[in-house]
Amino acid sequence: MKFLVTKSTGSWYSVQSKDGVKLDARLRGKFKLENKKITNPIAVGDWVDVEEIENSHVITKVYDRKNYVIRSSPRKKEHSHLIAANVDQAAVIVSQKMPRTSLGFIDRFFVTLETFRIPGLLIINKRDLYSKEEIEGLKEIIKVYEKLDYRCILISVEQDDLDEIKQWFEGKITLLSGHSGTGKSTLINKIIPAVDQAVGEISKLTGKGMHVTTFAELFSMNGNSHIIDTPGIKELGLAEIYREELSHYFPEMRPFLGKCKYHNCVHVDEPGCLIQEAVRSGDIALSRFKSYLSMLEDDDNRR
Ligand SMILES: Nc1nc2c(ncn2[C@@H]2O[C@H](COP(=O)(O)OP(=O)(O)O)[C@@H](O)[C@H]2O)c(=O)[nH]1
Ligand SMILES: [Mg+2]
Ligand SMILES: [Zn+2]
Repeated sequence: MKFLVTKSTGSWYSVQSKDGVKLDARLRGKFKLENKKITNPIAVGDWVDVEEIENSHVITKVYDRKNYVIRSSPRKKEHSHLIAANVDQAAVIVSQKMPRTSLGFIDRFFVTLETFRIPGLLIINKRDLYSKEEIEGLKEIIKVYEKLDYRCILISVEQDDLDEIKQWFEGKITLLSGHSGTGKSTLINKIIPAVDQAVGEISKLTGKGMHVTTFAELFSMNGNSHIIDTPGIKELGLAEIYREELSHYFPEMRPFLGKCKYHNCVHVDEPGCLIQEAVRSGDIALSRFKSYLSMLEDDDNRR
């Protein structure tokens, strides 16, 4: 029977069928890793076949993936760890305070999603903590991202109703990401009360959330709407992007590509650069361009 993987702890996998049957299954002894650069063969969001063999549940097949999200393995360089598979969209939940999320973090997240061709959603949480001026500033930020076709919402997950977010999530597998303490568990608990995930305290000292859960886990709103929580995952893996390519993953830069004076323009300080021109005229947000430059710089440091 076909099952969806909801949790993976290494040797055991929690799986559930379309009609809600839940099992723990393991992998058959010899299971080939198709891609040798990936350290784990199965991730949350994978569809698998499970058979009963000698009184235990064994995963005998992993179905082809529509896509997957990885991060580089902390231990083995050059290797990647699968975070989730078959992701329809990914939401980043951020806050301005307790803890503060930088625009650079959001941009990195969206660039990574662009490389995986996964639509991005921006949830700015903890509206109840912000002053009028802060809210005006956040609305400007939202304008920047909405113009790029990322859906955005400014909300208090604790105080507001979540109807709009529920609509976004309907019928899809949504990866939920964001710094610890931004409200991922609070959101999931409110949308799926049966889950009752532990909600982390915010450290009074650092204003940062403390980790409660550590494994990526899939929670079901209903038979075909699922949310994947990714606690403790600070950043998705930025696949090797060549510096000449980075601009392709900034949607607002795409219309200008190939039109700068110099064929190999990386849009930093070259003369006759249409992208720098668009930043000056305000067509490209300065904050986005700064993130672009900072990502190029990181790339320089890696080499
Ligand atoms: N003021 C405020 N606090 C919130 C809101 N949503 C979540 N929190 C708090 O933020 C803290 C961290 O939430 P949690 O859901 O554990 O974050 P996670 O680490 O992303 O899973 C908890 O103390 C929540 O009560 C909100 O809308 N407003
Ligand atoms: Mg949490
Ligand atoms: Zn250029």
